[in-house]
Amino acid sequence: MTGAPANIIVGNQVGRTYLAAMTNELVEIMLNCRRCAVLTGAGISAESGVPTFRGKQGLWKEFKPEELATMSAFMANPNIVWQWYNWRRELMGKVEPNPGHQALAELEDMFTDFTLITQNIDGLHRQAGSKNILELHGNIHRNKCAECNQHVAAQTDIDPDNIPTCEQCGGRIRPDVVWFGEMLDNDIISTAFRVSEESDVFLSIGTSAVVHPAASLPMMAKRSGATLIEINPERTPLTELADFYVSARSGEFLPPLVEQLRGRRTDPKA
Ligand code: BV8
Ligand code: ZN
Repeated sequence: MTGAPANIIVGNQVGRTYLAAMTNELVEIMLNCRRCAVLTGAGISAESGVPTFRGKQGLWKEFKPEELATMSAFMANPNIVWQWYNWRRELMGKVEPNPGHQALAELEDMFTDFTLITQNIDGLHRQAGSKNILELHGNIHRNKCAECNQHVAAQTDIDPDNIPTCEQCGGRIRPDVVWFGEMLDNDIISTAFRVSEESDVFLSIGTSAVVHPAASLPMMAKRSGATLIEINPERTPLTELADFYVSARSGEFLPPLVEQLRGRRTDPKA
């Protein structure tokens, strides 16, 4: 098959038996690399009960992105947009990090140079203990002014019928997330580009790899010589590019991987 990933690991077993299926090569690479970058998408939070965007039960199923996650939607229907975010905020307030989030937090401690780049706005990576996080698309638990971008304290529930306004300029308060057609924070995306290009190993986990510029990060890493590992039960546009494609849920694959590295991984001598 043209362009098939070098190694396909099928994660249809869990726990120890699963590790046997994992090529030692991947583990060896993880043991000996220096700079690790990880990109996560909605899939890593799926096992916490957060609906993904484009999956079968996806968020977009009931709604259309252009109707909700855009500035024009907010200007036209701020009430509906806030209803949607309040519903998501309430849902995300009730869920916990899952073993996939926790494994990434432990993996970070095994590296001097580790960056977690997430498209997710649910805050679950920080809750799981990850520290060096780049939130590409913002954070649903933060608010800002739609006019002057002034951050305001996140009120847990915004009344969609009485949306608060900014004390500085009177603009409406909106969720501090990046909508379609909006630029990402320049410092955040420039850092994400840099760490992706500098990485020795790049893990793309739980993303359909269709939203840009996030989707370009794994390709930049691969082009710069990194080993690209994709973890996703479904194939994506990235799969053919990956050196390892792990067809498994992140909560199923990451804990045994980290267990395999625990106590054995050290940064290679400079
Ligand atoms: C921008 C925040 C500059 C809000 C979101 C270049 C090429 C093509 C298009 C564009 C381009 N440049 C710009 C665009 C337009 C657009 C875009 O990419 N559109 C796509 C849809 C074609 N991009 C933008 O507008 C970006 N801005 O580029 O600014 C600019 C400005 C103007 C004009 C030009 C350029 C801004 C994008 C940010 C949008 N905001 N979210 C909110 O959440 O409400 S995007 C949204 O999608 C989320 O952030 C989400 O994280 C993200 C990506 O989705 P995924 O995370 O991948 O989730 P998905 O459901 O798709 O997939 C889940 C995967 O998990 C699946 O593959 C599934 O199999 C897997 N999975 C399921 N369970 C598990 C699992 N994996 C592992 N374990 C499991 N258990
Ligand atoms: Zn303002």
